[in-house]
Amino acid sequence: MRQFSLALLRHISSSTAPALTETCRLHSWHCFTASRPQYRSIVPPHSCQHTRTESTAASQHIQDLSGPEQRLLNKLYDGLIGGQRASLAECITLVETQHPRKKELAQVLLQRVLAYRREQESRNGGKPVAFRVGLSGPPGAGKSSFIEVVGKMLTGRGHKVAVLAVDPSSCTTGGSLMGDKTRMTELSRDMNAFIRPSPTSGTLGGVTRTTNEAIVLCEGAGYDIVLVETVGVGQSEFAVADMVDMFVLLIPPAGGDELQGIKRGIIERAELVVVTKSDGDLVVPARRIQAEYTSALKLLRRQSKSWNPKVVRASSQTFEGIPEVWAKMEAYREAALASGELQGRRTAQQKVWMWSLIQESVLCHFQNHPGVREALPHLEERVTKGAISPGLAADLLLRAFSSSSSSQ
Ligand SMILES: Nc1nc2c(ncn2[C@@H]2O[C@H](COP(=O)(O)OP(=O)(O)O)[C@@H](O)[C@H]2O)c(=O)[nH]1
Ligand SMILES: [Mg+2]
Repeated sequence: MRQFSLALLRHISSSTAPALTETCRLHSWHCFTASRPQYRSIVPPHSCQHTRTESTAASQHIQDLSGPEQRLLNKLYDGLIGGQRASLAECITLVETQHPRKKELAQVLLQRVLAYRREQESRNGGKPVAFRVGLSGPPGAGKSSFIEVVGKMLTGRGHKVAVLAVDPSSCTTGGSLMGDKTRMTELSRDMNAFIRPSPTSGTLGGVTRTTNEAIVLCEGAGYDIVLVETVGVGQSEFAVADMVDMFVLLIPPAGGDELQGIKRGIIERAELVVVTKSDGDLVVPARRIQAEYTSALKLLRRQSKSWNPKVVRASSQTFEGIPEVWAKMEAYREAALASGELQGRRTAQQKVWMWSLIQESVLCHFQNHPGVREALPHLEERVTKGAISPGLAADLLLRAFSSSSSSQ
């Protein structure tokens, strides 16, 4: 797949080179800051060589951003860094947009927020300032209720908590967003919390991109804990596992059927498994599930040298076990920071993120290519009828893509 993407990418970048260069110039945050020299000081010193070249190129293209665009971005950036929730919401709306020009503006904004965050991290001894936690589990497991009580506990301790809900199923059904809102009533009223559902349209790739970018924006706005909730449906939980420092799986004390949907692969990714609803009559089944998962985890390959995955029980209704669950999460963070694994994980995630962006846009180019669009219905029909193999159809489509692209 990666080779496939690379071949396509080379192709696209040669045929669309001028457009890409234009975008790159625009993405350089220097063109954005040129009108506001005071922000220049936030350029990290080690990036001088590279940024000087970018800066020279960018300064010749300041006109790329119109006056109103610069003013809009400055207003959004100032509001965001000032911790205003309304500005954060507006910034996330900007990164979620499908509008091509606004998409470019969003990247300029993100570059600048990333530079600001890098500066904060270097002041923090190179350590990440915020803690990103992914929470996944089957629908109805109690994720939103758990986030509500943990979120309230954390804001009570002086943290600023952002909650991002990723639910690709909501793209078609309207999903669980209504449920989430009623489940997090207190947290949504808390001035130190920010709750944002994922956009209600788009592909998983698109949702992945905007969630990654929303995390960066939340951190820029001063949220030191970012919780990403996702349902254990499709591939969304794997995508979320690739964007957080810690991945937590929540499972209800339910029978086999309800737990069938939990994928083995995702259990392997979990640093912590929380058996939810451990209250009243459910304490006994919750203990049983805890024991089952504890032995199951022992059989799985260890992912980290500094941490052994754990299985704990908690109840959002009685609050029992909630402070202990958070203590485990903090212990994980400490261990992963001390061993350097957390920093390593974030570095690796940058690459995963870049590749998912490439795959998404290369696929989009491919599907919108005139040659491909012309040949696709016929070839798809022949594949479904068994007249030709999927491999041959793919080859023919790729050939249609490359021949008419190179003649353009
Ligand atoms: N008994 C009990 N029920 C809970 C608990 N947490 C959530 N629930 C119930 O489980 C259902 C699903 O909860 P929700 O948080 O929306 O689950 P999500 O779909 O995973 O976000 C709701 O009816 C909740 O009231 C708990 O700690 N104990
Ligand atoms: Mg929910």
